[in-house]
This record gives sequence, C-alpha cells and structure tokens, in this order.
Amino acid sequence: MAAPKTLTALAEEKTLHANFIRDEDERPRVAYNQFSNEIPVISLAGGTNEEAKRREEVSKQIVKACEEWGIFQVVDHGIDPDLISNMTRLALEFFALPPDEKLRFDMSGGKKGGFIVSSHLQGEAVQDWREIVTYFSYPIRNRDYSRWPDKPPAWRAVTEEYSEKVMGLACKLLEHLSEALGLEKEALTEACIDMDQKVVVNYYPKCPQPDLTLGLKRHTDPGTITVLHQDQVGGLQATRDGGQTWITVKPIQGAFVVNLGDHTHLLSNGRFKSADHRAVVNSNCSRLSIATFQNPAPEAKVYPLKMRDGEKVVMEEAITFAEMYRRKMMRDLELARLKKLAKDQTTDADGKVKGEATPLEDILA
Ligand SMILES: O=C(O)CCC(=O)C(=O)O
Ligand SMILES: [Fe+2]
Repeated sequence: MAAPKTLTALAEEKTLHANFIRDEDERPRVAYNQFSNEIPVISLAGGTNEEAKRREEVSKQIVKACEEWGIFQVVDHGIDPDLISNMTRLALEFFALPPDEKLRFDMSGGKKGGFIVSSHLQGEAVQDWREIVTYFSYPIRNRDYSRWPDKPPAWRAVTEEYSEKVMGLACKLLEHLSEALGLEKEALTEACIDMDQKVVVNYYPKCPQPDLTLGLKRHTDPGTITVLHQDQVGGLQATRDGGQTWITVKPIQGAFVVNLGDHTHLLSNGRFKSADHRAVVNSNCSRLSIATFQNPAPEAKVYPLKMRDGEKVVMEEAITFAEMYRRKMMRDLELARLKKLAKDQTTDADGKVKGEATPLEDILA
C-alpha cells in the first residue's frame, strides 16, 4: 500500500497501518517512560572557559561518557532556555498545520529540505512513525530558504539563531574530545573542513499500537556530533550491547542530549563510541525532538587522526565523508532488503506464515 502523506489521519485510527509494523525482534520492550539514569548528565558550568581545573573535570566526564556510551546529556550549556522553548513552540505550530500546508514543503523525490513522513531515505521496508521537517543550515552559502517553511512566520529567525547557538556548543564539545585525543582543540572541527549542519525536527504523533512499531528505527548518526533537544515525554532509547538491552534516556528540562556519530568514532580510531539509539512512541501523547546534526563537508577525509601505541587502525584506507555516508546507506538498505526477502519467502499471498523464517545471519553468511 502507498505510504501515507501525513500521519495526522492515521493517529486517530484504532489499529496500526501495516506499513509501520516492525518485525518482532525490532519492537520495543522497554516503555517510553521507564526512565534510566545510566546516561551521564554533565554540567558545563565554568568548563568552557579558561578555569583550567574545572575544564579538566568536565573533559574527563565527557571523555568517559564517549568511551562508554557515545551519548550524554549536558546542562548549564549557556543556550538561552527561551530560545529553546520558542523553537519548540513554533515547531509544534508547524506540525499542527493542515496537511496541505505541510505538504507545500514535501521533500519526497530527493528535495534538499522540507517536510516528510517517516524518512527522507528511499527504500525503507518499514516506515518510522514520525513526521519530520528538515533544514540545511550550514554552511550559510548553501542555505536554500525556499525549502524552509514560511509558517509560522517567526520560525525562520528563531531557527537561524538556534542553529548558530547549537553550532557553537557542538564546537566547544569537540574541543574537549580533540584534546583528549592529544590534539589541538580545533582538530576535530578542522577535520570537518567546513562544518555542515542539518536540523531535523521529529514529531511523533501518538500512536494506536506503539508496541508494534518505532518512531525511529535503531541507528547511529553518520556525522561528527548530534545535539538533540527532546521534550519531557520520553522515547529516546540507547543500547550498548548491540540491541539486546535498551534504556530510555530520562528527559531533563532545558538539557541537550549529545550523540557522537560514526565520523568521530572513526577519527578517534574507535576509542569514542557512536551512539546506538532509536525512538519509541506511545498511545498517550505526541512527542517532539529537535536533532541538530553536525557533519563534515562531503569532501572531508575520514581516517583516524591519531592512534595510541599498540592500537590497530580501524579503517583500511582513507575515504571521503560522502563515500562513508554512501557505504553506510548501501549497507542499511541491503540489510533491509535481505530482511524483507526473508520475510516474503516465508509468507504466502494472504500474508499467512508458511514456515520457519530463514535467520538473517544465514542469508548474510
Ligand atoms: O527523537 C529522538 O529522540 C531521536 C532522534 C534521532 O535519533 C535522530 O533524529 O537521528
Ligand atoms: Fe539519531
């Protein structure tokens, strides 16, 4: 069946549309509001200026979190809470617009920025239970305002300011990681050449059967670092054992969740993890999160910046970020294709299961 254009109508239905039903092994088992305190919460107060001792403490906490999880939360980060709440309020106003208004910015067919249901990536076998609106905000010379929604009218100015402040915060966080690698403060930022920024606002409407689906399937972010703001509902989950167990990240008013991406993982020669995460949904209320992705320029070289004594290099050859991204997407799509194939082969035309499904491992072997 064709993908729905918006989720507004589907959110009112009693049962979940088949496009969104995940295989058993992907479905959530930990509730959206069963919060864990395992993800470190780090105060940046006094840690980003020159007070050497305090800065060292903050660095240690960030480095430990990146070595263990690749994910942490920051408070006292210096971004004005009013700016964050304006951004959130205006985003909600956008998603509350009638479908036709949102679809004026439809980005299906590969347009760079705008509105879409589920994912802007093509070829996904199962859809994510979310709507998104995306802007490409940096480098400034590449901004295409025709792809930025013009409603609500105040949003563009607020988004511009939000983007700039989050870019500043991300660069400060990368300074700590560069130093921990034994490099100059600017090393990770410079490795990005001209840092790209993309803002993805995720809106997860309440869902009739949240146990059968995901708001956003399991993934790691491909880029350098992601600065995410989530509302107080809960739904972001992380795993560090390859998806066997999951924890729900506790929402903290005014905090940002920081996820390291694959780029930093590789530049640190695997020392820093890339956050393995997903989002679950619920039947009580909608949820909003704003993910700001800081990525290297497409032509930036991806290769470890420094290796520690005795360490083996995690990559065979240096590649560009564009190539790294392409390979990741191909891998994901191939996995989705094989999974779908395994499922189709064991299901007859009426959707009845014929026999034992072939385990994915066997197909891949
Ligand atoms: O909604 C969330 O909490 C997660 C969003 C996310 O991981 C993403 O947009 O890449
Ligand atoms: Fe993500």
